Amino acid sequence: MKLTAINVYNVDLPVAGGYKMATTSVSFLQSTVVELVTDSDITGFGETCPVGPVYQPHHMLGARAALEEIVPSLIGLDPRNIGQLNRAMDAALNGSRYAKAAIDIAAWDISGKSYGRRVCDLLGGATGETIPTYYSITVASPEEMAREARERQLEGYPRIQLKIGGRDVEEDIETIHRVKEAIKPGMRVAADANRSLTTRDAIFLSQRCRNISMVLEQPCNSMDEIAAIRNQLCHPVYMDELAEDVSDVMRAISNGLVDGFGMKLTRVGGISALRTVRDICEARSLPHTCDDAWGGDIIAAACVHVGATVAPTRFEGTWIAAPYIEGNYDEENPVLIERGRIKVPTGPGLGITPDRSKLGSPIMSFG
Ligand code: 0XW
Ligand code: MG
Repeated sequence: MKLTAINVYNVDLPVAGGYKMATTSVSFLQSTVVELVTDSDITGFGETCPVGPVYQPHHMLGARAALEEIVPSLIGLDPRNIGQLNRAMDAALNGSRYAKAAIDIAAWDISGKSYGRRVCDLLGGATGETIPTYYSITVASPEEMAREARERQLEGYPRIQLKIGGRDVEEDIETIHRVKEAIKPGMRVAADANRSLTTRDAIFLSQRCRNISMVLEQPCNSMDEIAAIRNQLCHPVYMDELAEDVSDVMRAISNGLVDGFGMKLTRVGGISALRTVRDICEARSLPHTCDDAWGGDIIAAACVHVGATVAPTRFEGTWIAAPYIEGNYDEENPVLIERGRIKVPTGPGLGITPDRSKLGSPIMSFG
């Protein structure tokens, strides 16, 4: 099998209700969908969709420029040789893993379809028919965040992530206490500052919430800041944005900076890289999520497939953007949340086929 053409599509993804984090808020995103066409009747789809230009050092136009640089050198390769495909991408362009991730995801989709297996089966096998997700509560008043936490618990979510930061730390401390009062035991909680806290405020917050069982996610902006305050914090620390690749994951672990990760699929380079992170975390008994910063059904399906292969005792769930997106790329096989869980797609490959009418005409074509 050989790659004969690669098409790139734009998909508008308005963010229903907006999404507010400490350092940025987004209301309209444009996703980049990649189609790998082969000399057989099999095609594969991948996707990358930064949640705006501030969350990580990624942006929509950057992903498209990187794909333009990379893609011509892939024509003629067998997409099922995913390791070789990734090396060819690295030989064509240094970095921009979030763009390469779209190609990697599509290559896994093709491999699954070619071998007649789901991506999760190729990755080691799914732990069940559904996997847990978590609900991310965006920055709002302490009362509103507490009310929403309670509602999401009643809906069946096993975990919530509270977005904190970007305001007076006293309001975040009050929010965490009010949420704790509003929920019944059993709900796991992460407080995610998205890099925004000073080391001073991270210490205040953690020490004043010391009796509340929760994880502190991505409190500060650098590994050095986290290292400086780690032994003054009263909570386990999860790393998200700063774990940019497999090497960062190993550095964070070997320097004793983390107790787990909020792990993102496209940031580390796609399904192949996320599988490596999964295995490193398994070797060191570290919990983690398997999600992405944003994206439609292709990214959601890819995250669910990897998430389905993580040992349940260490799995923190797969967050997907579905609650903020109207409609699905594949209305027959949508990736949906029901009572805090997501069904693992059943078809070969990623198990979803985007409706062409949602993709429109390609914005770039190669081959
Ligand atoms: C909750 N998320 C997975 C979605 C947003 O992009 C932020 C992200 C996170 O954990 O930081
Ligand atoms: Mg996070």
